[in-house]
Amino acid sequence: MKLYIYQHCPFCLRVVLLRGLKRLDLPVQVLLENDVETPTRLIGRKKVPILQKADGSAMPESMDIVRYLDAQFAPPLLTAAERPEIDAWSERASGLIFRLAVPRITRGDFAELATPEARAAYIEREIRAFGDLEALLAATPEMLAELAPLLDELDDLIPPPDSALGESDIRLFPLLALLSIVKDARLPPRVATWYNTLRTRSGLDDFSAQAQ
Ligand SMILES: N[C@@H](CCC(=O)N[C@@H](CS)C(=O)NCC(=O)O)C(=O)O
Repeated sequence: MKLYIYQHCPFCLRVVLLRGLKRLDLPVQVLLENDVETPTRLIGRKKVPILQKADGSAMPESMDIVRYLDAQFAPPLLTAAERPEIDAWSERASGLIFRLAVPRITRGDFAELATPEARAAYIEREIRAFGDLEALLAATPEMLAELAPLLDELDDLIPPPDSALGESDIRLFPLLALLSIVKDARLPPRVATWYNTLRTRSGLDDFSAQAQ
């Protein structure tokens, strides 16, 4: 089996998190952002993550891959019930977190942006999605002010760090990992403890070393 990802991709981070938490011996290949051929050959479109299974078939969609890997490699890890309040928070906060993280990712050190052509392709894709990236960067203080009360709400919702994990946790973690590239973003105490516990347990590097 092999997992194809972009390092910055929050959907890929869901699978990378599960892989780390379960200590799966699953090779990872980072595709270049301008590599259209590989994902299209595997799943008919340019989207990651993709899991290439042992029989050669390819599976798209992060949560399908997460469920497949969790079922395939016993014991199952994601045993907690869904947490609708956490999922609702993730839905509500994700747009703002993407707008904070994306302009920084375009300047960042990521394997999928290793060539000028790959970085140009990524910047073009994100301008199509988010418009003027410089304007987004300039709006950082306002966006952080909007995020602070949301994070405080999350602090009241977050489960204890030693609780059983479920799919809601797998969806939440990558959003907080994306925030690690935003220099002035601060997690409130319980969220920080939850995040750092999962980060340590999974052995994942986040983007704090290149926070801007
Ligand atoms: N619903 C998909 C979303 C995956 C997705 O949007 N991946 C983005 C990277 S974050 C992608 O591959 N985009 C490539 C493109 O649009 O060119 C999942 O959960 O796996």
